[in-house]
Amino acid sequence: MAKPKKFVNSVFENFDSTDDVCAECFDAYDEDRDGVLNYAECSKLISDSLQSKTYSLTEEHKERIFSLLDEDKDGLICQEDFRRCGYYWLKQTLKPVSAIIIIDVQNDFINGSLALQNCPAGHDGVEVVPVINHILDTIPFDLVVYTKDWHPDNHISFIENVKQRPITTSCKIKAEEAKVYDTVEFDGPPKTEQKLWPKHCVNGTWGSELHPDLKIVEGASYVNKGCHSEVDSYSAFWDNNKLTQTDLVRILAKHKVTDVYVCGVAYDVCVGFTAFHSLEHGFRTVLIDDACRGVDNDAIEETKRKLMESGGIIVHSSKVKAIVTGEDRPSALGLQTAKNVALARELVNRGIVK
Ligand code: VGL
Ligand code: ZN
Repeated sequence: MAKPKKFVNSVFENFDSTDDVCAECFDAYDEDRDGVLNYAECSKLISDSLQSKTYSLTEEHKERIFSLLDEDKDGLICQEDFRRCGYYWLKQTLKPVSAIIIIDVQNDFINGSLALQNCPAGHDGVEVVPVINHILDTIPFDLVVYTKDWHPDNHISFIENVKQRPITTSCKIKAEEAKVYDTVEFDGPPKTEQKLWPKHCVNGTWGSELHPDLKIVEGASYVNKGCHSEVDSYSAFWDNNKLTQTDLVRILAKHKVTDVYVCGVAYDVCVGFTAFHSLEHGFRTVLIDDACRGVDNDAIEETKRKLMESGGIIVHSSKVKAIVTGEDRPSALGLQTAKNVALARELVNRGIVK
């Protein structure tokens, strides 16, 4: 039987059980029929799987993916390896489960007390709204999550409250002279560094509501953050001291999410922190560049640089649909998947998870 050109593209449509997918796929790529996939054979499988019009797949990418999947490092993937690791790599690559996290598109950041227009970069936060609405109208995400910055009135980040807590004696800035955007260190305990912002997103106020023009999808999930008075929370996963977690991981896990797309405001603050923590949790992470606005241009550039360095990708919204549907499969995501598979295998081998 003649082998279809890119066999992997149909493998999950044509075969139902994991065993069938593995067996058929393995056979199709085991060209010399010796019962194992060598680098050349596996490299063909990887190339066929990571097709992308936008992102090139280098030999180095393929080598790194191969080596992560080749558990015993003998340069060969046997059927058992393929069932244990290759299958999961293939499944996540071809059939990702995608969530979009829409960060803090709230009145205060758009035309309220912390309007981005008044911040150093002078961005207009409202510009994210039509971009995000178009994304929600046209792209079939498996899950939509809206986050809200949700502070009590006595929150530690408000410049108005700077005299409510003692500042450490070693901190150069004293309460009397502290200005917006300064970073001070409060005594705590625990000692807490805090950038000072104008009072914003006080829970239940107009400023804390999502912008009225933002599309709200039925069945979406919501996550509030920064709810505790003594610690800020830029990330939608963790507070800034990594002491408490929101519900976000649990929600993503419940939906078996593999890929997290982030957008909203502020690029260099809550969007960036959320994207980094998403990577740390092992989600393939995509930041939608034109669906974000930020506070400070240098900090935005730094966020982009670090995120790409850590394995995340940054794309224009026009590229997102093809990635979500699996038509476009960027190499960086394929590599992230291989890392996840290797990590999962290590945790199983060490008896940390079953
Ligand atoms: C944010 C500053 C203070 C954000 C929240 O949502 O990016 N920025 N609190
Ligand atoms: Zn805040």
